[in-house]
Amino acid sequence: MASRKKKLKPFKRIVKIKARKRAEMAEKKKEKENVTPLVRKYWLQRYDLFSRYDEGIKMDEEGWFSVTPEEIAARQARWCAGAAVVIDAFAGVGGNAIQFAQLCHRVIAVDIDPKKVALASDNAKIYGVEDNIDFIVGDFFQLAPFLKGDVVFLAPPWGGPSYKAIENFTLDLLKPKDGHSLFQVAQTITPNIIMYLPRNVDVLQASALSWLSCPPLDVEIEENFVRGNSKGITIYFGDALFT
Ligand code: MGP
Ligand code: SAH
Repeated sequence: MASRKKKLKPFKRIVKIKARKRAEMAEKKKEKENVTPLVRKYWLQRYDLFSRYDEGIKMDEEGWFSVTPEEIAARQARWCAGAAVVIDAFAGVGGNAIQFAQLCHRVIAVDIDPKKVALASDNAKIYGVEDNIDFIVGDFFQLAPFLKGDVVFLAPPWGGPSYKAIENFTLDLLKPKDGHSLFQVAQTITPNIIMYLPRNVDVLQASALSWLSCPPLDVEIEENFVRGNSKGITIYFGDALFT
């Protein structure tokens, strides 16, 4: 038995060295891509987030857990295909802005974090849509009075990945301001508003935002899935039809 083990040793060692090298290389790749333990599970879903991920998509930690998966962002963009100007009020690393830019004429992408805007701009180049997007670093609430657009898209922070521990996610939990105030600000720009909200959101409360308008806005609610897993809820307000 002992002699059999000895015979296999050199081969085993080569296999072990190769496996260790592969593991080291994978670790280095993850480090380069800001894959902290918190974002590891999102990194595993990277091609659902950006199908062109391997062409040089860049993310930061918040970007990893907040970006709208590409298939969902594309669906949200189809609702307002042909619009002249879409305002992405919380643009992050560009998941939504890139998809709007593929189907609409212009996108105004706002984010308060200059690092996000730089990442979104680089990511838009990978999809070849950077010329259709105006990037603005700023606070949407302060910029809103100066913005004009046909559609406002709202995917604000939900308070981090721990949002899902809440049973009934009410609009006051959205950041940096509650959903009611956010919707009212968006309404000063256009009645065509899309909100991307947590899957545990209080849907009745969120859809009742339509009553802030007189007559009430049309409302469409959809649950968004990727590979059969629920990711979020999109509520479309207004009757955007541009094509
Ligand atoms: P998740 O629930 O954290 O991930 O986010 P997952 O893989 O569905 O988790 P699991 O624990 O159920 O396996 C799901 C999706 O919600 C993400 O892909 C983002 O699109 C979106 N999302 C998550 N967060 C924390 C935010 C956020 O703060 N803001 C916005 N706009 N979207 C978010
Ligand atoms: N839909 C985006 C993700 C949005 S995450 C995507 O697909 O990539 C929410 C973003 O809101 C974060 O990037 C955060 O920096 C930004 N944000 C937070 N407060 C803001 C404010 N007051 N004005 C504009 N952006 C803000």
